[in-house]
Formats: sequence, C-alpha cells, structure tokens
Amino acid sequence: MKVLSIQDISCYGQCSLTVALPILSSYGIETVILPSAVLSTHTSGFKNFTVLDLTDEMPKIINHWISEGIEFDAIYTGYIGDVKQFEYILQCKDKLLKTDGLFIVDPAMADYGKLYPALNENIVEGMKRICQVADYIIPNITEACFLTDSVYQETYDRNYISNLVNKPTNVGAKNVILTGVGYKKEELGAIYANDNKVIEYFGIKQPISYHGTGDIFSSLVVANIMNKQSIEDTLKDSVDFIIDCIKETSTDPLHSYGVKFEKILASKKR
Ligand code: PXL
Repeated sequence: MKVLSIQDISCYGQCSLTVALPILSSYGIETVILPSAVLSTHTSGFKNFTVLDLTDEMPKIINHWISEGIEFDAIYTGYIGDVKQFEYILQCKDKLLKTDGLFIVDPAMADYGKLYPALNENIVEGMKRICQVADYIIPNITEACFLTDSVYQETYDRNYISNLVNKPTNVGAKNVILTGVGYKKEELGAIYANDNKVIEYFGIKQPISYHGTGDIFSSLVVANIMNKQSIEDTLKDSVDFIIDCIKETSTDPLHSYGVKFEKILASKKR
C-alpha cells in the first residue's frame, strides 16, 4: 500500500507533511511525499517565515516517477501555496494513481471564517477544481464555505451544515467529511456525507483549540480509509485522537503552535 501526499514541509510547527508522514507510517502505510514548498514555520501565528517554493521541481519529480512506472493506491493533498500546483496535482491523479486508487483532498486553506495569511482567491478556485474530482474531501466549516460560496456562520443549525456537506457532492466530490462541527456547545466532531447517507460522530469539545489539528485529523482519516475501516470507526478514531492531543498539549502553556500528537500516536494499540 503506497500513498502519495502532496503538501508543504513546514519545518517547525507540527502540520502538513511533518504530521502526515509519521501518522500514515504508524498505521502501516508507505508514505511517499511530493513537497510543494519548504517553509521555516507554518504561516499562522509566526511572522517573517521563509518560503522556498518547489513548484518548478514538481513536474520533474512527477515525470521521473512516470518513467519509472511508479503508481499509488491513494493521493492525499493538503496545503497548497501556488496556484500552478493544481495542474500538477491533476497530472498526478491522471498518471500516477492506480485505476481504483483514491484521490483525497484536504482543502487546507482557511479557518475561523478567513483564508490563511499567504493565500488568495486563486487558491480557492484551484481547490474547487481538485475537490470536484475527489473521492473524499475533508474541509472544515470555513473551507466548505469557500468551496460552496456560502456565508460563514459561527452559529448554525442542521440545515446550514447539510448544505455545506451536500453541495460538494452535487459538483462531483463523492464523499465529504466536514470537520469541527458541533450542534451543542459542549460537543465537537465530524460529519460524513455522500449522496445517500450521513454519519455523525461527536466528542467532548475542549476549551482551547490549536493550529494543525486539521492536518492531523485528515491524516488519520486517510490512514483509516486505506486500512478499510468503516466510516463510523474512522470518525471515532480521528475525533477521539484529536481530543486526546488537545488534552495532552493544554497542560503545557508554552506549546501553542501545534499539538503534541506524538505520545498519543505511540500509545495507540493496533
Ligand atoms: O495546517 C495547515 C497549514 C499547512 N501548511 C502551512 C500553513 C498551514 C496553515 O496555516 O501555513 C504552510
């Protein structure tokens, strides 16, 4: 089983490839990376971060893999900082994904109603393109709003959420897992929807939130799906894991840029 993950390397900050790699590997999945950029840190909460854009390197790497006959059981994409990269991602899907392989998109681009600092509307359009041809998309509420041109609301009802999960399936995304949803103030979880069913799982909402939990959540979802877990078990494993990470991190006031997921990952019995 081989999964290709396409996202940046934020050297410091516990997100994107530095969480996808250990999580997928620990679930027994060979993880191949196509780094889209190397940043000194992630872009939320750090100033003066450095960026080495790798857009021009991507087609060279892809062409080499094509010439080697390399193929993947899934392609999993995350944060993308340059709009030209969406074309390369689609090329990977066409040329490097097995016929029955899964194309899984975390449209990691926004939170709390806003795009991440280094991104713009062109990235939203690119994310829409790849989400339309995805087997699974894993947006948070803000990202689902950008994808569906909906107005972001902090408080909402089932009708609002049902629009956010159903609209992407109308334009092609086969399965949607919406993260960071809770209908009561003490609950937070995720909602799965495809054309004919909806599955919800909620845990106990923690009083604090951290950067990077979306990337960890998506990596867990990919790992579970590739290991043929049911959607019910996938949602439970992923939501409970994030809650454990938040609890572990909140005891350390100096650790605010991401979550301490390592001990939780290491303590999991599989
Ligand atoms: O966690 C998403 C993410 C990934 N990579 C980079 C980011 C962010 C969110 O801000 O800045 C570089």
